[in-house]
Amino acid sequence: MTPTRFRFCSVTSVAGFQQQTQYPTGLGPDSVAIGDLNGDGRLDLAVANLSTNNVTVLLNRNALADDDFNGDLNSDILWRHDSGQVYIWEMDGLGIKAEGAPAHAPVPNDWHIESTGDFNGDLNSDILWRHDSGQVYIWEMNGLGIAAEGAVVHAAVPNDWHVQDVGDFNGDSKSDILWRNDNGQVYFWEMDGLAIKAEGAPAHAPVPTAWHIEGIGDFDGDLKSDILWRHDTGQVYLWEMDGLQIKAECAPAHAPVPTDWHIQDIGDYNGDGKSDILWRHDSGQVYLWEMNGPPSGRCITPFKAAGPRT
Ligand SMILES: [Ca+2]
Ligand SMILES: [Ca+2]
Ligand SMILES: [Ca+2]
Ligand SMILES: [Ca+2]
Repeated sequence: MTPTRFRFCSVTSVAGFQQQTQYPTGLGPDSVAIGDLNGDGRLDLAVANLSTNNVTVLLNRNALADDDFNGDLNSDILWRHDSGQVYIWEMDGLGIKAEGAPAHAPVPNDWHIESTGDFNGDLNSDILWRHDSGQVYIWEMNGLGIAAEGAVVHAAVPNDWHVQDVGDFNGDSKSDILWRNDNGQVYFWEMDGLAIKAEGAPAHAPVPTAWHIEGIGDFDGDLKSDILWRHDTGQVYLWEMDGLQIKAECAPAHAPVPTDWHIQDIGDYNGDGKSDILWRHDSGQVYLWEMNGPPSGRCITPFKAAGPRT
């Protein structure tokens, strides 16, 4: 199959500046590149060392691959054709191990792929669909095949609600759905396969829309996804989640980050089990915040008034 008429439609999260973190490189580090260097679907860093004529590689050690439909820890690629047809490449590094369309008719184009996540906890990524009517639908995947599918047992969700992201907010190894309303309100669906196990808004006022959810990661290493916010002014803010509740919230101990710096990725670059924040400047400069949630002191509360609580 030639995928030239397909659109790449896999959804990946894009997911506080602490004091500068030094990473050992060779002599005379001259330039930095970002890319998936080991084929695990996660962005890594490579530093070219001018003096020693070698390259230092910092691997992103997030535990689970994104878009892994066959559970082999290698990220796969999800395609969709203009006709609505879905197609999957099961990847193995740079190679395609297997490819094919699920045994399913083309999906009408009023259905959109919103995200992927493992909603039933079988380690295979599943596909989250949404209809123009607001209806939500899930394909539980097993490699190239659909193991189960169905509408989530819930009325159609009004279109002023948007699927913001997918993460495991309650730590049961099943992906949950993070919603946001045009008015700023945040809402969670804790999923169990095709069913909603629990749902609700955190005990928090709607967050003003000048605050944007940049992505999710586990910044404190409790295996529950947390939410990374950024304000139009550049201020960064964290919600550390425990199911439907915010167990802690704070701004990292850092001034607002100028808006010519963009959050490029969220991933565990130092392998300590806590997600870190990879920044990139308009100039191309790359910068890393190695995160450490409370109580270790990197994320402090005096900036709370600047945060999204209203
Ligand atoms: Ca895979
Ligand atoms: Ca699954
Ligand atoms: Ca969950
Ligand atoms: Ca966490």
